[in-house]
Amino acid sequence: MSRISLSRFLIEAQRTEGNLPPELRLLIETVARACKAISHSVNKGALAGVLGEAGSGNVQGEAQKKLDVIANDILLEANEWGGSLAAMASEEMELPYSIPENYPRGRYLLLFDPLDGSSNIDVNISVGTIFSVLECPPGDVAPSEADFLQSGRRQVAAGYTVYGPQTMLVLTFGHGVHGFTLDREQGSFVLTHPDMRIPASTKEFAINMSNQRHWEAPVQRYVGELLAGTTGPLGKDYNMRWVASMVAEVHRILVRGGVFMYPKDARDPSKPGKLRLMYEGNPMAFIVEQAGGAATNGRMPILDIQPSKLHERVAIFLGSREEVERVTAYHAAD
Ligand code: AHM
Ligand code: MG
Repeated sequence: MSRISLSRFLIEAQRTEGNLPPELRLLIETVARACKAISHSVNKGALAGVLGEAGSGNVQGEAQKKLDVIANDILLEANEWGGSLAAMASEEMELPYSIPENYPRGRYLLLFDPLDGSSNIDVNISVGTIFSVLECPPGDVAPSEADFLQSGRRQVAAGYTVYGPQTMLVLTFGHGVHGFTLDREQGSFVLTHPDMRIPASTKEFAINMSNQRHWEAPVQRYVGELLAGTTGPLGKDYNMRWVASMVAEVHRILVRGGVFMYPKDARDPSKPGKLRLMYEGNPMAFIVEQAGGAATNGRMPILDIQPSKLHERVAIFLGSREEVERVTAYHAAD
């Protein structure tokens, strides 16, 4: 059977489903091209002198790695001239990035975490790029932060690229989730994982256990039951994984099921969670729901949260439906 490239897949989706407008198709192709360039830099590592700290901080007050900055620049440069976008927003930039006036403006807003899991770069463990696409409210000549503050339900596309043993792009535009593997010789993404589905039940969970004493009661109860295994009420033994790259955890869950959690932490009561709603929570929740899984903040579906600021944080419970429903029910019962 002939191989289906990302370009062919998108063109066929545009033709058959009619809901993939040409501008959005072009935008996804451009993001994919940028991810290829990021993959190249990530793979070269020390050979290209790209490892280590950049010597700067981002809006979250976190030290930036050189590759955080490189990946952010690659995404901005690749996307600013294509004509599909009205503006971009990045985890690494305080304010939205307007399309320069000498380029045509389009109708979409692109949000991204250019290099998620960047604490893993220097130790050669998987990292990734996460992106989300919204429509810009009509009539806005100069898009502002307020235009981005739409719930995740309004996303028209989302995806991630994981830079692991293979570089893979995983994508949804509301018609299932499809995975493409980068063929380095051909320089193109090839459909290798059509219609990815998350099994409803699982025996695998992912959480940073070192934070246990800071969790709220429902999370203590739930993880306590997971750890109790066959001796507890769940009646089965669970296995644990923690990569500290959300992209890698979500990818594992899409391939073989599991539940990923980053709950609220009592150390900083002002923060609802560590991860970011617009760059991590929403795109991953869209992908997970499209693959038959669930994603909540413990109390409601992540996709239904109305954001109040661009860099808002969120608690995250996502993956196999049965487990996400259980931990969400424990929050409701609290
Ligand atoms: P980043 O966007 O600054 O890389 O942080 C997000 C990452 C996630 O990929 C991962 O799940 C989490 O932070 C790991 O956090 P911790 O180091 O607390 O385990
Ligand atoms: Mg991140």
